[in-house]
Amino acid sequence: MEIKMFQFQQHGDHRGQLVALEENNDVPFDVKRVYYIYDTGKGVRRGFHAHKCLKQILIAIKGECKIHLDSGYETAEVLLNKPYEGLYISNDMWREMYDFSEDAVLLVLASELYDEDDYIRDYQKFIQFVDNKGEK
Ligand code: T46
Repeated sequence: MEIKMFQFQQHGDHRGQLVALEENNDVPFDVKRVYYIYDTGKGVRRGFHAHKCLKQILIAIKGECKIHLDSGYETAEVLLNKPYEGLYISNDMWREMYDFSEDAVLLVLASELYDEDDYIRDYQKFIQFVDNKGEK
């Protein structure tokens, strides 16, 4: 499976680091929404869904967590632990997030506003969705 990781430019000097993200420049879509996940309990696993349309970039701006990706025919595990690294997740990818460190803050840049109807939360429906797109 091809993993799309973005290495963002760090503007560092003697004061520390700064990363700036511009839509359609550093991020390959219009950013319509930003959310972040923090205070995740030990052993918690989140996600368990894919999307019909939504594209996202996940950045562990503090601490670390792992992402399980499933395209319907291949799986991969990605460790996010750098605040200047972003994982691109296309809509048609089943995702689960786990192994959050206590201090983890996972920032997400999203291409669409929140829409519960965009979620595919049933794994068999996800497989059907991928099949229907001829990607399997
Ligand atoms: C995804 C992964 C990486 C909102 O009200 N607005 C929002 O923009 C979001 C993202 C969530 N919510 C509400 C809906 C639920 O009541 O926040 C609650 C937790 O959301 P959810 O259970 O969907 O969270 P995760 O961590 O399972 O999934 C989230 C995103 O929803 C999802 O799109 O790809 O992070």
